[in-house]
Amino acid sequence: MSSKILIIGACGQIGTELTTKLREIHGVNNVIASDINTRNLDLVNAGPFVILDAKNFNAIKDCCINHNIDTVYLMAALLSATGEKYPMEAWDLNMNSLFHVLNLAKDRQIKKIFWPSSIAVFGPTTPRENTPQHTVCEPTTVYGITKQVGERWCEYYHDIYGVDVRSIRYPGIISHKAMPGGGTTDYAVEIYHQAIKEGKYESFLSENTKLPMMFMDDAIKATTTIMAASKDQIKIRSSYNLSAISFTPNDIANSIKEEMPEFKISYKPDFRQAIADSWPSSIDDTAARKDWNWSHDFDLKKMTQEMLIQLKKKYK
Ligand code: AKB
Repeated sequence: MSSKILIIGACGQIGTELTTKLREIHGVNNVIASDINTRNLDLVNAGPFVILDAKNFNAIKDCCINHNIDTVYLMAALLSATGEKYPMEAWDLNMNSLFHVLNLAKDRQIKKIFWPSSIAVFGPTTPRENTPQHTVCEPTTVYGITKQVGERWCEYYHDIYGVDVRSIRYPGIISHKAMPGGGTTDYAVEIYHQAIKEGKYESFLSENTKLPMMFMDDAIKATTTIMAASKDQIKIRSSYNLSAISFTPNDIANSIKEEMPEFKISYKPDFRQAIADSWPSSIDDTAARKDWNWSHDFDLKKMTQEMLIQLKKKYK
């Protein structure tokens, strides 16, 4: 029997593309998209959509009962840059929404959860290159704290209550459909839009700030693969390290210049620089590759070519 899925935060950067993919896999009517507002609704409205506040336990519960939901993808969150501006809101949304779905699974109202963590769980005391799966996690952002604590709760609910919760630590995600909002890695999306629109970009991170990144198709592949894996393949119930490519603003600018020699980049670091400086530059994801056969498809060149092709169509 096909599973009945609820996506919370379906109108965000990842939620929109995840909705499309899950509808391809499970059938349009088996995937209920939800969000607190209707931004980007054009990207998810080819199927059922409900307005849903991720902080409202009863609303989520009612939605799960009404639609016979067995699997929830909780994509709603305040990201790293916005979280620094609104710390209590970030704590409130990121933690309470997670507890709501964990408690629904504990009460056997739903069977399975996907909850994304992030490279933001790491901090300045973490080994920066090839960051191991199990290592020091002393995040310095509110967002990172919520993700680190969330990981602990996921593992706890799995170990103590038998909840089937699965998670990956997303790096920065690059895509051409919905824009990201409020992250430190957002520059790597904005740069492509500005390249096509203006032929130039002013980066809010400095030239040599190297961060782990991934093309959206790979992020969606990782998400659907971990959720399709059998229970015994999932050995880590906090969150899996996940890696594809690492690059600096200078590297991405050079890859754009290979396709558009006239492209110009300048640098004006802002408060997001300190956040980026606290994160790893590359990630060791051996466990994900071994446990559920994760592999990525896009390198920087392939991603740049695809981004520029798609954005040229969008802005023509
Ligand atoms: C952010 O920059 O806050 C996010 C993330 C790395 O989780 N993209």
